[in-house]
Amino acid sequence: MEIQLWKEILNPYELAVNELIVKFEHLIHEHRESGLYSPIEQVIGRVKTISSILDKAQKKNIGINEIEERLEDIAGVRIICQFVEDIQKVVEIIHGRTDMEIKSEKDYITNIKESGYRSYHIIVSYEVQTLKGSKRIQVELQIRTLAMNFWSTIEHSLQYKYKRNIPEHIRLKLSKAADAIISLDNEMSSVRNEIMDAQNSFQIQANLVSDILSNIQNLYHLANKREIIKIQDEFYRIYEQNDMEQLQRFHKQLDIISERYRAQSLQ
Ligand code: 0O2
Repeated sequence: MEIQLWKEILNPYELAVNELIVKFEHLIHEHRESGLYSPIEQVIGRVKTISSILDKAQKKNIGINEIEERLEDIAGVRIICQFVEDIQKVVEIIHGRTDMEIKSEKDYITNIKESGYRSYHIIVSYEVQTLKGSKRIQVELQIRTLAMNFWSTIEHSLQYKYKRNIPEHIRLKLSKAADAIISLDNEMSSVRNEIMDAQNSFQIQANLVSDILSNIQNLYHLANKREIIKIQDEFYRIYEQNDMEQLQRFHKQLDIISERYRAQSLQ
């Protein structure tokens, strides 16, 4: 097939990957902005390279004209979570969406692959709009923890290096490492609540400070400079004390002051 034709074929796959990354990243943003813990930590994606598509098609005996239908992972989006428990939350979020239709699911978390590979795969059908009209694209969503991702990235590179024939002694080490990853994920799960609490308070404080600062900034148009400097100094004093309750009280007081100034400016 001509290279130009490949580019045309892969173009909508790139669009699908880019759109899905934006959508899943927006979910992270929405959670954090509302002071909620985000089950998604990070999102990455890629379109398979032409050589990798051809390799896989050859391995699976797929004809060139069947590639788009039968190769389900030309477009791939990886959703990385902090904890194993988050994976199910993400799966539920995907089940609830109307902009992607689930075609199939593989749970390699419960059914660990012989290699030691763990991940939750969902193949979705996703519609993109291009110059030539709309097109349905198959996308493979891989949902896994940071630790699972670490292991599979290393194992994938070794598979590539040894052309899928990893020597036995390395395979053994990878198998041990896979067990260690399971223990690590379990250990992390046992302190999940503490970690989530810590991250949530950090996020809530960050949102609060950002609100306070934009409130003070708005006051520059309404209040006199002396009062603003007084408010600012008070904010720095409270901020240094690292006391969340005091910061929340200050935020409320500032809201009242800002409201008073806004009302005055309308008179
Ligand atoms: P790449 O380079 O990541 O795109 P199968 O016929 O079952 O072997 P299939 O039908 O593609 O493979 O489905 P499967 O098993 O769900 O694998 C899809 C993708 O999952 C793979 O794509 C890998 O990305 C990942 N994966 C599956 N098994 C393993 C594994 O043992 N180790 C690692 N590191 N990744 C795995 P590709 O095309 O193989 O690779």
